[in-house]
Amino acid sequence: MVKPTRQQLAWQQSEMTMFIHFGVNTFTDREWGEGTEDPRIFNPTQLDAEQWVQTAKEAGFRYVILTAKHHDGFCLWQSRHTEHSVKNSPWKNGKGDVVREFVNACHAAKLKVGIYLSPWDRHEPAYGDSPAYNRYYVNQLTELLTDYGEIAEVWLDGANGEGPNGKRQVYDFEAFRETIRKLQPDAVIFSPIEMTPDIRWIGNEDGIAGDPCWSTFDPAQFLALSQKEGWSPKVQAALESGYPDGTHWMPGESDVSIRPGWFWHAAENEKVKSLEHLMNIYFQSVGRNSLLLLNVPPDTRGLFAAPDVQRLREFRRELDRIFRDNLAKRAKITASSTAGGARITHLVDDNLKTFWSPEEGDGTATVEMEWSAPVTFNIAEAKEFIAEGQRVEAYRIERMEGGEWKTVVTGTTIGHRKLDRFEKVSASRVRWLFEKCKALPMIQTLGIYSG
Ligand code: FUL
Repeated sequence: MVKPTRQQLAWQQSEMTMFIHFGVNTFTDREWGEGTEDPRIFNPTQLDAEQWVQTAKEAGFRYVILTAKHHDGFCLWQSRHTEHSVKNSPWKNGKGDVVREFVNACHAAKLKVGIYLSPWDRHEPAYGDSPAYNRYYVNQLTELLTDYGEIAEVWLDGANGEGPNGKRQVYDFEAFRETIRKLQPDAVIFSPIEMTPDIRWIGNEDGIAGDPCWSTFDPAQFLALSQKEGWSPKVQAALESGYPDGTHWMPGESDVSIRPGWFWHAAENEKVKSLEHLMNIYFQSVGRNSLLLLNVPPDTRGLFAAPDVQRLREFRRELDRIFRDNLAKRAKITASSTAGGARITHLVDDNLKTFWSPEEGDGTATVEMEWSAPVTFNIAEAKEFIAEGQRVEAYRIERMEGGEWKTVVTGTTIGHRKLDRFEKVSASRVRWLFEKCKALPMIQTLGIYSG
C-alpha cells in the first residue's frame, strides 16, 4: 500500500495554504512581466508582511507561499546572483528584503513558509543557455533555502519560454530536486511531474479537484500519456483524479486566486470572489481530498486590500458556522464489526491519530448512527486514516424513512477529507456503507452537519 511521508501527511492535514503573488507586476498592472521592468518601479509604501500573515492565520491557513521570483525574474530578496531585485528599488533605500520580512512574520505566527521560485525567468540573460541558467537557478534556490530558516514547501511550475538567444531552456529538475532535499529535507516539493514531486498540480486553476480524487499517482504512466498527447482532456483528468493504483503518494494541490488575476489590479477590487464561490471551491478542493491553495495578492501599498480581507473573514465565519456542531457526536453509533484495537468512538473524537476499522471479511462494512429524535442535515463528512494509505473506492450514505433505507448520497473516494452537500433531509437513523475498498477501510472521522 502506497503511503504518505510524514511531511506529506502534515501538509495534507493542514488543508489550506495561502498563496501571495507580489512583485513588479503589482506596479505595472500585469500578470506576466517581460523581464525588462525597471526595479525602481517596485516601491510599496506600507508593506506589512504581518498583515498578510495575520490575515492568513485568522482565516485558518497553515502554510503561506510567497512569489520570491515570478516569470519576470525580479527577486524580492537580496540575491547575490543578480542586480534585478529589491536591491535596486527605492523601497527601504534598496536595503529591504521582502522574503525576510515574510519569513519572520510566518515564523513568529507559527505558520509554515513556502517559497515560489519561478524557473521561467524572462530577465536573466543566461536563460536558454541551459547549464548556465540551471546553475543560476540552483544558486538562487540555495540562497533561499539556506538563509531563511525552515522552509516547508518549495513551489515551482513548468512555465518554460525561450531565452534571449532563441533557445529553449531545458531545466535540470534532478539538480533542483537534490538541492531542495539536501538543504531542506523536510520541505514538500510542488513541481511538474517530471521532477517526481511530493505534491502534484490538480490540473486546473479553478480550485477544483477531481471526483474521484486519489492521492496516489503514476508518474511514468502520466508522462507517457502527456508526451503522446500534449495537453489533453485525458491528461487533465489524470491530474485531477490521480491513479487508484498509483506507484507514488502525490496528493493534489488546488490553486486558485481570490480575484480573476494572480497579481493585484485596481480594476479587480470589485471582482473579489463571492463567499458562495469560495465555499463552492472549498467543498470541491478540501472536500475532495485536495488542499486548497488560495491566492491573495497585496496591492501597491504592500497590503492586502480591504475587500479581500473582508471576504476572508466571511469565509472563516462561514466555515466555523457550518462545522461547529457535528451531530454525529450526539448519536448512538454502531458498526457491522470493529477490528481489535480500533474503536467506534474514535469516529467522533476529533483525533487525527485514531480510527475505526471493521474486521477482516466483514462484507460491506457499515456504520450506523441513531438519534433519539430526528436530526436535519445537508452535509456529510468522512475522513480516512491516510497515514495507512487511501482505501475507499465507493461508499453510500442512507437514511431510514418509513421503515426503508433510502440513499442520501453516493460517493467514490474519501481520502483525507470528503464532504458531500445535498438537499436538507431529516432522519433519526443514518448509515454509511463502505461498498468498495482497496483494503480494509480505516475511517478516522464521520460527521453530519446542518450547514
Ligand atoms: C502559473 C504562472 O504562469 C501564473 O502566473 C501563476 O503564478 C500560477 C500560480 O502559476 O504557472
